[in-house]
Amino acid sequence: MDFTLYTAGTPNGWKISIALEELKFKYRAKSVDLSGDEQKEAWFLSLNPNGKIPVLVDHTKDDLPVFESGAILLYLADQDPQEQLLPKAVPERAKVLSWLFLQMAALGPMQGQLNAFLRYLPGEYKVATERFISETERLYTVLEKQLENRLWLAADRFTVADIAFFPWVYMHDYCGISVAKRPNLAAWIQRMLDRPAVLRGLDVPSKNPITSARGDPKKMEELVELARKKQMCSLML
Ligand SMILES: N[C@@H](CCC(=O)N[C@@H](CS)C(=O)NCC(=O)O)C(=O)O
Repeated sequence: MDFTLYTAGTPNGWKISIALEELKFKYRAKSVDLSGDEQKEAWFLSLNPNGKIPVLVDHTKDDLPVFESGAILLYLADQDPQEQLLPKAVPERAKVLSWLFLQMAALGPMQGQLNAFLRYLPGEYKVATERFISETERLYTVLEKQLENRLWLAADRFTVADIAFFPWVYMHDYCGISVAKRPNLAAWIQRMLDRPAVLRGLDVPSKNPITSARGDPKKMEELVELARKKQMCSLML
């Protein structure tokens, strides 16, 4: 295994560093400067025509570039003969894929838009903001219910579905969402944080900004202000 991960300190990037750390695959992380629009430069577009991180390049397959975090998670999971993150057998595989696709199609885009409207354009688009709040809250309730009497989201073990949801749920407070009344979700977050590979993945490509601001409203506000100044509205999606 020999990979390069083009990434930045955002949830979709952390999904992939967490998976790589969990699988113990050899990789180097290259930081892409989103605020400088490096992801829209020709060299990057040749890897991902959509101009967004993450991109994984597989050097053992003629430098094959893989983009879209869900596709990368599947690619990595399928390279692992032990099937640690994604069982090949039906029905387990179908269950994991269902939750993985729910994250990709719903929670990621909804919470990403919520983040942009609530934190970077506050008070400007009330109806849109309310829509993204209610949809994100609804999805958190779906997760809370799913985690009733179970440890992991999609199977009786940790899978790519947990990895896909975690970085977004991890930054819930940055997006104004609370897990205080969601005990199953809070316990799942702690289970995820108990995994050393998850902690390592969250600190790629550099120390996690949410971790250091957590629990300190002033620091969190400073982080939002910095993101706003850099016009990062579209960056955290
Ligand atoms: N659906 C894509 C979303 C990727 C995405 O939105 N990446 C953001 C950072 S998390 C990005 O690169 N934003 C820069 C831009 O939009 O120019 C995935 O899951 O990989």
